[in-house]
Amino acid sequence: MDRKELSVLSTRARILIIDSIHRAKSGHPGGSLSCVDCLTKLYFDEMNIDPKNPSDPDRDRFVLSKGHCAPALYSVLAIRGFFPEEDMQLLRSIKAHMSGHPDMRHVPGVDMSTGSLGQGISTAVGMALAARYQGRTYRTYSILGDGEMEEGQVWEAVMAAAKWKLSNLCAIVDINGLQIDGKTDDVMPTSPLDSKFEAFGWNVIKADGHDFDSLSAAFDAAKSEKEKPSVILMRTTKGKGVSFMEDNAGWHGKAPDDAQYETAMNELKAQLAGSEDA
Ligand SMILES: Cc1ncc(C[n+]2csc(CCOP(=O)(O)OP(=O)(O)O)c2C)c(N)n1
Ligand SMILES: [Mg+2]
Repeated sequence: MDRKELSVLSTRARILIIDSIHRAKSGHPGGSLSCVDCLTKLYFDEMNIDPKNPSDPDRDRFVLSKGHCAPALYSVLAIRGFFPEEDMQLLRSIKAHMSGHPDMRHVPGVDMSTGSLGQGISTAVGMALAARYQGRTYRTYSILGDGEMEEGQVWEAVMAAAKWKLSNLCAIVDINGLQIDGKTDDVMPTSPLDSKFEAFGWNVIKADGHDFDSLSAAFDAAKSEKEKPSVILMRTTKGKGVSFMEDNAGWHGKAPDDAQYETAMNELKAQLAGSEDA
């Protein structure tokens, strides 16, 4: 799929993210907008999945370790055809199944329930190990946040993946530089992530998380690694696509009011028209 088609799809997903969070009056727009290009690339161009057969034992697996960004995952799953786009209107409704964090029991296409930072990557390691034991060729992908890298459990998982040489595992760190209440470098610096992962025995790849060609090259590099687990250190902008949300920690976990919603939707619709004409 070319970058223009992917860009149309990810802008449609951004519209669903903002619309559903505004309707719910709560949720996490910033980190959803930073990882949605990567999710679009994964679900439309990279992973072996079939929306008509979401529990195929040979499908590639995905774990959103930074589970608060469920609106991004749900939007991409809906556009990919796992469930109707209208279901996005039920995000965080107490009467419905679309919880604010990914729910594998109720939302088709979700492989793992997540939300407690640090746990998702551990389950992804388990899935990759299970493939090895079962003789299956599926790959496992997992997106983590840069703030999430402060969780000790992440590094236990990273250590275990290297022990078992899980080259069928690809972790992606969404490096948007911000966490819940400020800059990751101020709250608890995690850099240098490249040499830390290398020291833990991983294959380290770098990418621009808003450039589909860069993401393509990164996923290809991960697939060609046959000895070690791979990590893509993905540079992104938190809030990408909505001018007033970009690079602003205040939009980590807050819904836009009606006027802000209007502005955001106008910007995204203009981007959609631009990428459709391009
Ligand atoms: C174990 C745990 N502690 C705290 C939280 C609350 N929390 C939700 S998101 C977040 C910040 C995450 O920052 P980051 O990983 O950088 O995510 P992103 O910037 O991509 O939104 C925190 C502390 C949580 N979900 N789980
Ligand atoms: Mg972050």
